[in-house]
Amino acid sequence: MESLSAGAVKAKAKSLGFHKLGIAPASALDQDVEHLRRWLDLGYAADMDWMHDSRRQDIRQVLPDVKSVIVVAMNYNSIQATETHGDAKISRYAQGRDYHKVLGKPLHHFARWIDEQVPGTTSRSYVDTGPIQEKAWAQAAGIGWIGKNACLITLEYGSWVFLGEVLTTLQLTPDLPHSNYCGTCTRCLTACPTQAIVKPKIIDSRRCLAYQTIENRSKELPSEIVESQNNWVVGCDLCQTCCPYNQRAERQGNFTDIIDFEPRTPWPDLSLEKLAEISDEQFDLWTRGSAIRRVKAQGLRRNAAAVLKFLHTKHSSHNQKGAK
Ligand code: B12
Ligand code: SF4
Ligand code: SF4
Repeated sequence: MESLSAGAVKAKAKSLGFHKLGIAPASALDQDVEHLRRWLDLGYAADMDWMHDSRRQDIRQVLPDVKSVIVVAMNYNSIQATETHGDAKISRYAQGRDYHKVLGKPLHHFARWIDEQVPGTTSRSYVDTGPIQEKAWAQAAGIGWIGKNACLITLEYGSWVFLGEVLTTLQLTPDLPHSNYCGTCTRCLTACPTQAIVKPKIIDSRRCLAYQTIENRSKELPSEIVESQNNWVVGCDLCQTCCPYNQRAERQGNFTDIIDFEPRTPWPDLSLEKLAEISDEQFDLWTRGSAIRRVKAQGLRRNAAAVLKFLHTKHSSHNQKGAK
């Protein structure tokens, strides 16, 4: 029996700084697990073994007796965001304070608040910190839709939103799932430099610059990736900057009001040369509280060195051709 209104839950989320909130019934994805299984079977998760955790396919394994999934979204697009830092490109999600920290604390507080309002309730919060299909839940909760670029897009902020959830044993009145507004647009499919969007909504991580620059732990990046790296050293935003919904959000001035998401110094004026030689100590100092920490010092050096080596080889072969 619901003893806390969906309206009260939404008002509380707003007071905690979240820009959007939606509620899905815990059964919402029961028919949807096949897509994730197929994605895993096709090898699209690359070596992200944690994606195979069986709980990801059944929310009740995460919280038995869960009745509702509350999804929140926070706009992170700063008016000061710029992809280029010196000649190195860092994607927008990584430019401010680590989103796990920014969303994590208020979301934890939110879950505790729900449990206090309705004694006997159990609620747990996650920000990419558990085996939860966050985008699929966000779509089911009416926050936005999963676009052809495989990102969750909101009408107000485009896809520049981070997602978080509270799983609760409390029954709440759910919202309707969001409709898809991609229509006939295919801009992101064309914009992806590595054809990582193998079909609308489906990413082959092995081909994705975001996976390769952030998650891949091997010593060298694959050569076909380096050819298309185009100075990206942390993530990639190309399938998002081309999206008309992101462009519209910017035209409408829908930038974040969260100070923590403003780009941090010293990132604005870094060069590939500096990054290719960044020491472990310097990396540690510069990435405190930043999501870039996940890349690790060795990964950042590898990513920057790969671009430099590629540019150098291209330049030399161009010069050789010119001399003939
Ligand atoms: C693994 C992962 C990645 C992987 C794989 C990306 C991917 N799209 O799956 C890699 C490392 C490549 C990656 C990259 C990025 N990531 Co990431 N990532 C995740 C993570 C941990 C899991 C995503 C997942 O479950 N993928 C598996 C696929 C199968 O699931 P899915 O895409 O949701 O697909 C569902 C539907 O599309 C549907 N479906 C699939 N196929 C089909 C076909 C049909 C016909 C139908 C009807 C339905 C359907 O079913 C699927 C399952 O329900 C989430 C956090 C989380 N816990 O959810 C963050 C998350 C998705 N990432 C995030 C971010 C910010 C990024 C980057 C933008 C970072 C960057 N700038 O470099 C890029 C974006 C790349 C892209 N275009 O997707 C944010 C996205 C926010 C948003 N607005 O969407 C998340 C939600 C983290 C967060 N808490 O905010 N990421
Ligand atoms: S993040 Fe970059 S490489 Fe990955 S799908 Fe988007 S455009 Fe392609
Ligand atoms: S670029 Fe077009 S097709 Fe791609 S996600 Fe945006 S609206 Fe959808």
